[in-house]
Amino acid sequence: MRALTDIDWPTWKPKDVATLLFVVEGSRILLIRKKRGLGAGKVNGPGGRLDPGETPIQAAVREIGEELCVKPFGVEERGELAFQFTDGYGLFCHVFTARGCEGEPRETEEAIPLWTPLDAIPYDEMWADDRLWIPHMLAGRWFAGRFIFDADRMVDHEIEVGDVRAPTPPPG
Ligand code: 6U4
Repeated sequence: MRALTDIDWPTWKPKDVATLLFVVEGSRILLIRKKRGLGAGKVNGPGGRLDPGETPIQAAVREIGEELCVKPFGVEERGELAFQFTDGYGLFCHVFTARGCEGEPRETEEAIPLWTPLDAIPYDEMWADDRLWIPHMLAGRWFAGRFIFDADRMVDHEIEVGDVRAPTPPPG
C-alpha cells in the first residue's frame, strides 16, 4: 500500500496504540531527543506505547515520567494520528498537551530533554508529519491525521482540523 486510498479506514486496526505529550509552558515546549525505539535519533515529544490495561492519558503521564522524570499537570487530549507503514505496521497515537510539569526534566536511558522556544521547533530533525499538525496543536485546535510512511519517508497524508473533537471514536 502506498496511498491513503489503499486502506479501508473504517475497519483499519493499528498494531499498537501510543501517546505523545507536549508540555507547553509560556513560550517554550518540552521536546526530547529520542535515544531508542521507533524514531531513535529524532526529536519528538515524550511518549510511547500503552501497557496492557492502561488508558491513553495514564500511558502519556507514565511515559514522560520514565523518559524525563517529571510529572505533568493540566493534561488535555488535543488530537489523534494514524500511521500506516508500508511494511504492514500500524500505530495509532493520542496527542496530549500539558500546562506544565513538576520537577526538572532529566536525561534518562530513553531520552534527552530539550526545552525549545516555540518559534524554533526543529522540524527538520523530527518526523515529517510533525510540521503539519504541531502548529494546529499550538493554536489550540483539535486535529486528526492519517499518514502513510515508507520507513521514515511520508508518502501520503491528510489532516482534519476543527475547534472541537470529531465525534468518531478512535480505533484500537
Ligand atoms: P520502548 O522502546 O519499547 O519503550 P515505546 O516507548 O513503547 O518503546 P516507541 O517509542 O518505540 O514506543 O514508539 C512509539 C512512539 O513513537 C510514540 O510516542 C509515537 C512516536 N511516533 C511514531 N511515529 C511517529 C510519527 N510519524 N510522528 C510522531 N511520532 C511518532 O510525531
